[in-house]
Amino acid sequence: MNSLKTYLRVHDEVASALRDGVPVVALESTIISHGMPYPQNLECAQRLDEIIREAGCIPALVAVDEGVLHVGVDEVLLEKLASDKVEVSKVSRRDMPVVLASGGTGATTVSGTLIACHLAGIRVFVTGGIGGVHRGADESFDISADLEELAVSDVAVVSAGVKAILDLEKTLEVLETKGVPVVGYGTDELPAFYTRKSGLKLVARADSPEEVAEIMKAKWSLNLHGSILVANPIPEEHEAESGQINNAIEEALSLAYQKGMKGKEVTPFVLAHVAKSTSNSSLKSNLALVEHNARVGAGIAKAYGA
Ligand code: PSU
Ligand code: MN
Repeated sequence: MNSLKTYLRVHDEVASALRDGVPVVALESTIISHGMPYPQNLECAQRLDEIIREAGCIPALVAVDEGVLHVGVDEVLLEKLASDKVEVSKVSRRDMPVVLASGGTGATTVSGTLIACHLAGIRVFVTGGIGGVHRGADESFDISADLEELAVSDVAVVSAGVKAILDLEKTLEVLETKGVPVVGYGTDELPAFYTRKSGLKLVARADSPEEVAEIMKAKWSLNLHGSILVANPIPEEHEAESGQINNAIEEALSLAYQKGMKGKEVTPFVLAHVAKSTSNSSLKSNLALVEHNARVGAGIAKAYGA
């Protein structure tokens, strides 16, 4: 009989950390496979691993390989996920059973990674930016499955806010409906990924890892299931020039529309186009903000304890 054990493999190092109360920080693989080019994506994954270890935590990159959901990956699997020569699918909740059943390999999105965190009992997860309500969603109905998963998984998710390829205001509205607190980390407003500000006020703020940990404890002690979104602004010195980024986003969105892009292709297409048209500058910002999120995430994992 197939059971959870057939499909889930929590790597030894991660399993023992969870058992011994060593803080664990989960990482998603879609940013590696679909969000950045090779070899910068591989270097980024290695850097995140180092940052989390140096902070005294154990990293757990989540991905699907040969029909198994891995929590923690070895070097061979990491190379495969980062390679631009291997077909790696993008796995959200909808895709998970299909990829597992077919023995496929895939990179997990925020939603796919949250499922793994929930199954393994990991409370902190670091990413770049979450998916949300797309601009024009009133017509397209394109709303990321990330929001549904954030509503139910007990995990603190550290992101650099929400990228302006999305409708930030509508995304915040849905997060409110779903009961997901968005906590500005050292800020009163929602960061917009490449830039520190969006002009949208948040109702919660934390200035230390301990303050975030207190919110986590309060939420889950009351069985208020679901995530806490920690919105950590990109460090000032790595901020992108907002005019250039916004032009690139506008252009990418209209190109996606003209090409009739649908479903899970939309976000990777728009991300790749923005990266291409801003050349290396957006990629550099992207790398810097994820590293910063890893530092903050490790701090929160330690403050929360096991
Ligand atoms: N936003 C970003 N960078 C990313 C993603 C979103 O700024 O890499 C990725 C994440 O993996 C996220 C996914 O979970 O895209 C959302 O895809 P969709 O919009 O198809 O739900
Ligand atoms: Mn979508």
